[in-house]
Amino acid sequence: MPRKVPAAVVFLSAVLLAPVQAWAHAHLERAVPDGRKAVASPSEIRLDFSEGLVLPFSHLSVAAADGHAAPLEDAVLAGQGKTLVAPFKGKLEAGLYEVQWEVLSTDGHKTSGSYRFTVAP
Ligand SMILES: [Cu+2]
Repeated sequence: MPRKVPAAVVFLSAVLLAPVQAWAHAHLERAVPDGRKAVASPSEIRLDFSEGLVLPFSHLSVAAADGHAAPLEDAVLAGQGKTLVAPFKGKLEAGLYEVQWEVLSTDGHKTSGSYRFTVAP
């Protein structure tokens, strides 16, 4: 006769294991500029993640409200490999910008997202 695993144990395992998996992905913890208030033309975009990143598969781009891409230098890693930094090639004009990012964390998972910031006149 097969041993029965109590339903409560199965349920508890599912609850305990699910968040651990979610935490393992690279989540955006901090962004500069962060979009909470208008800023002067930033010299770079700096994104701090919760996990180490694999640079060749981690990207960010910035687009102006009219859809044109803001020219960026190649992104580099900083902060123990958890921070993606991309310097701008020039000054940004005043207006709304959207940052889009897609990163591969060292555990092999991809995450992506976007946010907006405003450059003050
Ligand atoms: Cu993961």
